[in-house]
Amino acid sequence: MSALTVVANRLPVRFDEAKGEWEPSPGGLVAALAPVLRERSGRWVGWVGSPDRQDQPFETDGFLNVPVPLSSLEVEDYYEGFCNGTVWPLYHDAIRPVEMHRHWWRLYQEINRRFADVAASTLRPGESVWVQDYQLQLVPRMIRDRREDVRIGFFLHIPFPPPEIFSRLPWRRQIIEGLLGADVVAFHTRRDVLNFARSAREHAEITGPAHRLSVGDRTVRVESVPISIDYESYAGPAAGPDVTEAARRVRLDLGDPDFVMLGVDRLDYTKGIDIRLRAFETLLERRPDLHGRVVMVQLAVPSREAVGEYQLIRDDVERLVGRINGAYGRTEWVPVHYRYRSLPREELIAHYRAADVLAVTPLRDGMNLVAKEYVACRVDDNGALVLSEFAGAAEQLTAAIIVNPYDVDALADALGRAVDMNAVEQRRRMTALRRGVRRSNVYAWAHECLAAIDG
Ligand code: ADQ
Repeated sequence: MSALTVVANRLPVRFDEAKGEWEPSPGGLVAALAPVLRERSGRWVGWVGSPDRQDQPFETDGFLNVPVPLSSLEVEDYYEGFCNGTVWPLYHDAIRPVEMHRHWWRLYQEINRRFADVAASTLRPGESVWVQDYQLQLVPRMIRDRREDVRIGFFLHIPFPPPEIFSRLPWRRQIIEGLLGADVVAFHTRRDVLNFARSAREHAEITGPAHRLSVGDRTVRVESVPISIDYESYAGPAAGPDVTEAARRVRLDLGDPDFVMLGVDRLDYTKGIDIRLRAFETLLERRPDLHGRVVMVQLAVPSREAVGEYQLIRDDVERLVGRINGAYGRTEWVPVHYRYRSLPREELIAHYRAADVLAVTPLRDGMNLVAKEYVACRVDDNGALVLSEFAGAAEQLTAAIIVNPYDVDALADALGRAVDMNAVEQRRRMTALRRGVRRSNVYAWAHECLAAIDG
């Protein structure tokens, strides 16, 4: 098996300034790739997550971390600017204003070049290199220009937008050419594949069907390979006595309501948290019988707090929580419980087990792992999942209650249906959902992507 290098914006570890040591950044991607990297004398090229540091390559977990340095100013223009002020909103259907600045683009090119240079200089002949996500879309081409002797893959973790939206980007041709530098370009869904192929046809000289694009004398495979979770690492603990007890305590602490609804998201405007809260408010308006009996728990991880739109969505969400609790709350019943922080994993799993209903209602989402984590944790095959039709996960999790997340009334109906769902229907749907997630876990995802890249 050939050697493997992963190139991603972030390394799988971050430097804990207080402790003065490297700490693992947990997550599905790292869990899936660490064993493969160990097996294939692998390397991971990425930024350490703190600006203005100069670190030498170092080993953790049996593979080599190769740091790419970024200054504070570069983080502002490349990461907060072009990545999260231009690409992120554009690729999520432009649901927020897309800011475009030529100096952000200049920095995006410069930093992509730096990642490509670091990667290209360490690659061994015949090696496979796997570039991750929207921060590094120019890297495949840049590596190919320097190294003809390696296999290159790219995976986009966010949606690829329809051509009408993508073509607004002044630098659309360079992005398409950047991606077409790979041998394999992979996305979560078939929709992304088709969107990409249509834009590629518009902005580059290519022929052939969507899954096999001919670029000069090369063929680029374009695949949909939906990411997933490490199923057992959720289902295992969820079935244990500690989590069962913790889940019971969560419900007691909420005032022992009849129904617990849950939302778990990075606090991002793409996740539809504000409309979901308005739908919950509408449900309370329509259903006095639920007063005192249902609570909504919203767990929100702080995210990109330096970006203006993220401050606005936080204000909106917090105002709505206050409005609903002000209008409906009573001394013994708080309708919305809101936490603005990241929870330790065991606590998160306890919340998944405590919740009768999980509402995942993004306005657009590449995949959405929260939906899959909830399903994995429902070890009793009960509970109901309300899922946006605009999450990549909806292509697979068809046994969920699928809903248009923009439609407050439909969303309120869906929450009501979830609360009223009888045990037989819950079991029927949840069994199907769990079977699907168990089978196509994150290891299967990594394996399928790497098999395509290795060729
Ligand atoms: P994200 O947009 O971050 O990922 P998602 O896939 O839902 O979205 O992953 C979020 C992760 O954060 C989950 O693992 C979840 O458990 C965790 N999390 C959320 N709230 C938490 C809290 N309060 N405490 C602790 N943990 C919390 C991007 C794309 C997605 C795509 C993934 C993977 O936007 O569409 O699914 O990458 O490709």
